[in-house]
Amino acid sequence: MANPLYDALFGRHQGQMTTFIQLSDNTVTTHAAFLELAAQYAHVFTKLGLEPGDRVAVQIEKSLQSIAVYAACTQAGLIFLPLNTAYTAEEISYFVHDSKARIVLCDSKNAELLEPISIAAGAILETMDAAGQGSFSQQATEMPTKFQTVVRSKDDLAAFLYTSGTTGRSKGAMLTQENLLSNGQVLTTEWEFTASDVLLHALPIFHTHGLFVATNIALLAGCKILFLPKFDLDVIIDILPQASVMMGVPTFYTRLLDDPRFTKGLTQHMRLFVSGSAPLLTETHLRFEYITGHHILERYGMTETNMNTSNPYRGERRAGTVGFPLSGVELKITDSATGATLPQNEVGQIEVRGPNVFKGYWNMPEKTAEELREDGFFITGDLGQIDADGYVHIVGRNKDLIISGGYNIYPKEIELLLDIQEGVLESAVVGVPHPDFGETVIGVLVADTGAEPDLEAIKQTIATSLARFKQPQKLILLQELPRNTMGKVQKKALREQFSDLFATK
Ligand code: MCA
Ligand code: AMP
Repeated sequence: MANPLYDALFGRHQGQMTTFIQLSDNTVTTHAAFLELAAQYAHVFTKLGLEPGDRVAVQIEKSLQSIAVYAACTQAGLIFLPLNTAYTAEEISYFVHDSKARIVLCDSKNAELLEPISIAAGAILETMDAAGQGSFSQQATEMPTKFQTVVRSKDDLAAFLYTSGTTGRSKGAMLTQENLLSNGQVLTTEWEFTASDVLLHALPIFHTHGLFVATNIALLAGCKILFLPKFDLDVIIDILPQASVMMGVPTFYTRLLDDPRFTKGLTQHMRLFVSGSAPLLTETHLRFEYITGHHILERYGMTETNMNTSNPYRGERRAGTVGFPLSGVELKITDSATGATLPQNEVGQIEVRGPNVFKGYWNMPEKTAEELREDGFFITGDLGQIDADGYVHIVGRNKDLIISGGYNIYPKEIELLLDIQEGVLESAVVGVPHPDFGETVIGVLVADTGAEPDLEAIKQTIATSLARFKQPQKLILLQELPRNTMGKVQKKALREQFSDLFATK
């Protein structure tokens, strides 16, 4: 094939008058019309001088047009680099410089802020707003609606997704065509997607879940997407009767369960509910079953690996587990000290290998070597065990990570910022239970001798550097941080001490 990812996701729908996307105002776009728009975008990229392998940094609102940018990158052999719309200019600056992006496509409202960053990084700046309008789209209107697809092989890079690290420096995970395609195909098959499905899509599309799981599967199956800009409870309840499948993070499901309109009647016609990105509590799984009769299908993945495991579509979906390794994916539990494979039921680090596993971190060979073994196994940083029936259980994390509403937050990045604030000697950032987001961020500070740090001023200062979802919901001053005999901060003790902070809604 000329371009395996483009051909499988997009090219095969050429000229098809089937519905691809239905927006909340009920306007529909056919596969054919969508591909014409994507072709026009691919022409704009080429006219701007971009060449295959160039990075395209994109921070725009979720829209039909933003998916067309993804399709255009695939067709033109460019590397798609989507960025969370919540990121601050400071965060964007790092990604643009680090990736050496050739172009920054941003919302018109952020253009003024991002222009100096783009200039400094030697990138072109173009705009596209939530309605799909802007300097980029303007140029597209003049372009032909057909584009000669750039030849690519399955090992060529298709996307960079940045994921934070324990050192506080974000790493660009390099994903190949094969990574995305093999995973999309296996999920389409195992979850029995067909062209008659209708996918309710309320996830953001700058992460694996909303983009490579939800969107790619719908494209591979050729089914319709009910495309919502974000999770809005009223809209979801309104539109659910039109859907057959929904994908979400656990917060989606807890919010639905708390609404009296969410009943068995409303969900009876549904074929499948999928959850991932964060642990789905057993209690949520059981409550969902009690109210709707549906067993949520929980799966487990990572930016670096796409999806690794899934509960079965047919067979028992076991609460509190993430099911079995997907077809073609090998998973083992190993001793973190020796790397030796552990027997069933023993807890160790989860390692995975397969066509889903990324190529490495962009420009970070040492980091890549630390996490990706020479034999192809990737050390996920998650701790788990495999039970007697083969179900994988995630029991904890070997990495200092907080997951809030499905977003990953690495404490180190926040601690580095807190440590340099006036009057602060040191800090520890931990995740504590939160009824809506699962976990939320708090920052524990120790003052310099004799200093009285102004917590409000600190909050305001760090807000200019950190996306809102990473900012601590609370800053707490302690005399000292709990440490073990080796002097290491005992984060577990802090998590326990403050576990009730957000106990009730
Ligand atoms: C929004 N806020 C948050 C979060 N989202 N705070 C903490 N954690 C969050 N996740 C803050 C906003 O900054 C704002 O703060 C306030 O909450 C309300 O914002 P709003 O946008 O209205 O929030 P929301 O619409 O209620 O969003 C919550 C959400 C959303 C629906 C849970 O965060 C979401 O869609 N999460 C999904 C994330 C996801 O797709 N993750 C996959 C990545 P203030 O009011 O103070 O200004 S992980 C992945 O891809 C791996 C591979 C995998 O396995 O899937
Ligand atoms: P990310 O780095 O954003 O790709 O997030 C990946 C991390 O999310 C994994 O390493 C897990 O810690 C977590 N994760 C994803 N799915 C699940 C799940 N179903 N249960 C528990 N944790 C999950």
